[in-house]
Amino acid sequence: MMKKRLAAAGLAAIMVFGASMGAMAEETGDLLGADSAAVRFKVGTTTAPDGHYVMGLVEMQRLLEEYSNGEMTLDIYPNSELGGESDMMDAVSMGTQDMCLVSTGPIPSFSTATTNWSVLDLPYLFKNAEQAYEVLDGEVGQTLLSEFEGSGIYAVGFWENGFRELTNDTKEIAAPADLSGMKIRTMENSVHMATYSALGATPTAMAWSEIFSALQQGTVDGQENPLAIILTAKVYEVQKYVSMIDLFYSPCVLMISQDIYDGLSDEQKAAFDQAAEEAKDYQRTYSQEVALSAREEMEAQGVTFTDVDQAAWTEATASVYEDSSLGIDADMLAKIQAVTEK
Ligand code: EAX
Repeated sequence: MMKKRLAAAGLAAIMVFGASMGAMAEETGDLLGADSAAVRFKVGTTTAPDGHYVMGLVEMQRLLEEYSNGEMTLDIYPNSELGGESDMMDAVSMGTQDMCLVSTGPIPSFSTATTNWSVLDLPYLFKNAEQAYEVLDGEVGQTLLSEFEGSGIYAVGFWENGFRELTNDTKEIAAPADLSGMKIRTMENSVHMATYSALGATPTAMAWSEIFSALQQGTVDGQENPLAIILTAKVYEVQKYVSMIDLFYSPCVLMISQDIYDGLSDEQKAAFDQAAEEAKDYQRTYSQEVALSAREEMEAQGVTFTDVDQAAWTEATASVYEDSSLGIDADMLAKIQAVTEK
């Protein structure tokens, strides 16, 4: 009897997810730029059509059309339609895809030149988004972006994913010990995996597009993502517990194929850069607003939120900072801490 009920619940969840995927696909047409624009960039994200990445890209689309007098636009493809984040980075670097907006999760393993990015993956690195903006828009962020030079990707700038929270469908998780033995999906990122191991969980790395089948098949018990994604990707329909751990601050990066960018006139580059910069500010503000309202929205849907003692989580993950196998760049970490500890 119990088994049957569980199976039925699983099926209902698959149907809910299937239905929302269908609705999302139908909306995708709205995300194409003005028909009349002659220069079009195809940009992919893994997030939902109403997600915070897409909202930022829609603003950039509007600004790009405006600043280029209608000559340039973005065609936006959400929901991993163009592939997972690692796949999209590969495609952009080879010039078979124009642009992507991806989290920093898969960047350290993108190439030997980008391994220093792992410093951004440390747990409890930033206390708030303002500190992150200061670091990412400052010297450290610019150094990291420049590591893409020669890779085929022009990494334009840092937008926002947000502080990552933990979801599961079994129980309230308040202390690290509650996580013991649970299988948690992480991004394809060794620092994140090491952090979940330090917490006593069993991390499983996978691309975002695989998460729903992994949850359904029980390959994982939980996952972690900012509230903006838990809400708009409808994770909360299948995971009823959210723990506010703020474990990692997750930025995302706007990328364009270097060849495509280099092929633009100076005027076109200026319009592109200005649209990207202003859309970044818009997107960060939007992201913060969603982070503030998402909890209430999900609570109204019956999701249980747990506020945790983050000091205990910070302590339980401190060993990751000492793990020399992770290749954390000490100079960069010191520069970041100069900002976060001032
Ligand atoms: O970039 O993979 C993830 O969990 C990311 O947060 C998501 O794809 C948005």
